[in-house]
Amino acid sequence: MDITSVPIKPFPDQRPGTSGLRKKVSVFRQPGYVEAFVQSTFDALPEAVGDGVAGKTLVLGGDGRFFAAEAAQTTICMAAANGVGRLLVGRGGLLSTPAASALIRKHRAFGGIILSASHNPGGPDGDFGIKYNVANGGPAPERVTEAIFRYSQQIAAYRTIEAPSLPLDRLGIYQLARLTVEIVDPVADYAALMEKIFDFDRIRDLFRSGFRFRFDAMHAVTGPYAVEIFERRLGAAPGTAVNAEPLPDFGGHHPDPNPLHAAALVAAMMAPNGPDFGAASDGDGDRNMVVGRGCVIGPSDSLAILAANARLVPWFEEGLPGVARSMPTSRAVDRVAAALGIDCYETPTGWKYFGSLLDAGRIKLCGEESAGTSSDHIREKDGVWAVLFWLNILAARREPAAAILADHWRRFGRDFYARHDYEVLASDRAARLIDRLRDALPTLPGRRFGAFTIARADEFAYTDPVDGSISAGQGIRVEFVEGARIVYRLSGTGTEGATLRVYLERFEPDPVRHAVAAEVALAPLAAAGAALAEIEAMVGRSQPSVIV
Ligand code: VG1
Ligand code: CO
Repeated sequence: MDITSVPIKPFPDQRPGTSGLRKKVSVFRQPGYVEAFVQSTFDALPEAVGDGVAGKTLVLGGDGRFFAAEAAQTTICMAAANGVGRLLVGRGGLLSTPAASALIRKHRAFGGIILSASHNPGGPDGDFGIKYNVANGGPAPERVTEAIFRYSQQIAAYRTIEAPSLPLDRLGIYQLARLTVEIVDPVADYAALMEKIFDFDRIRDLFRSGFRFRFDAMHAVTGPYAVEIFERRLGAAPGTAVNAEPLPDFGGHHPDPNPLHAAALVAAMMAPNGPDFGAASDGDGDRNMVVGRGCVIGPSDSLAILAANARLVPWFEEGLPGVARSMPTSRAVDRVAAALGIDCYETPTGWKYFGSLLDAGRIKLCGEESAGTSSDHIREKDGVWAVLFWLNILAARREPAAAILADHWRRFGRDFYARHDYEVLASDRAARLIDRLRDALPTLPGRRFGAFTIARADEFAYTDPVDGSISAGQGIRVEFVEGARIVYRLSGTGTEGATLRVYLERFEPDPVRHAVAAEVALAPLAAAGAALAEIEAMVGRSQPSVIV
């Protein structure tokens, strides 16, 4: 098999965003586009992480979305041509993002390539994505993604070999030039890891007692994981996992586990004789939504509840050294950390910023408002893990999820929370909105909007306490005297125009008011947020596209 070097011109738009390179499928389908990004990744590694892929082990998988099969074969040929020693590929090209992270760690691989656009919709008109993970199993940190981008802007050729397509849907071992390709079971190692973390006996008892659970895999990657773990290993009733077959277009749905896109699950949970507990995860299986009977549990509250109940889980028997949340995530977990007397770190949006804190042992639990939570067992957020964490708590406490939530608010107070997304905005207008807010920062303290007075305002910049790296321009924070906060930032995962995210939260200590609906409790703050940023005048929208 001859290695060929194919000349190519740089694509100007290959800068990875919050989580890898994400574009429309039509963009990825341009001749040489995948090749240019994969080659740039390989080329950048010697400089970015001190060593190249030659002779190393890499992991390859993804959420099985449209175009993933082609991209996987392309990547395999390029791995062979670039001297990779061993490639572990999930059967069918499938690996949930957390399972890929677990596999990298278990096999001490050099890194991994994940083919996914996560919660973004799939299909020929949908999105595709490629993400590189490093040896700790986590997303490449910013200095690596920036190096990949730099190399992509100077690329002149990519290396590949001519080889027949490998049958990825069967376990097996193949040799391509000096590369050994192993097609592995995508679920087995991950399921074994989960058994080490949680009290499976106790959860089995819960199901034996008649506890009814519904897990909506949204026709994305977690179906096979859910069937194996919840039904086979834990004894949940057959059919507990619904929409469990991964489909390239996710059945035409948007694989984003929120009340809007997982409406069927929420409806089932609100029915009078609904299941006791419900959950869903996203395209690549790193997000989770949890729903009690009659109540959706917000991701920021969920993180706080996991922190407060961590000792019920064997993995956390000795407690938590510290916790972390992304900046826009509500401060509910900070209250738990304060009560436990442990550190709470505030990081920029995106999982790559938790890696160094986890590696250094400063934290064992972290999460984001966008429905991601995880721990030091891997270096990605983990949907099925979060659901098992809840099941472990429910099995130990034997109270309804709704009661655990209400009890949590009684103890710590409630942080009402919502995110307003304004999607598909003209990019220049959205950028101008943020620029104007930045320019206004010095004048904001003391100004009043409705019932709210600004106490302080800044643009979030983060200095990693472990490696000292600095990430600036991570969102505008506005704090109010009345215990409320608004954050404005632009999405780094969208593929069409710009998305403005406005994150709203308000603390309510009085249990008498905890049952109020979040949209009611936050309406005055939402109005203040729209007025402060002059959203309608700046981007021409009077209402958000989505509220989650
Ligand atoms: C969004 C979320 C962020 C998350 C990222 C990747 O990023 O806000 O919290 O880490 O998606 O999630 P942004 O830049 O669009 O706000 V996933 O499940 O799509 O990998
Ligand atoms: Co995801």
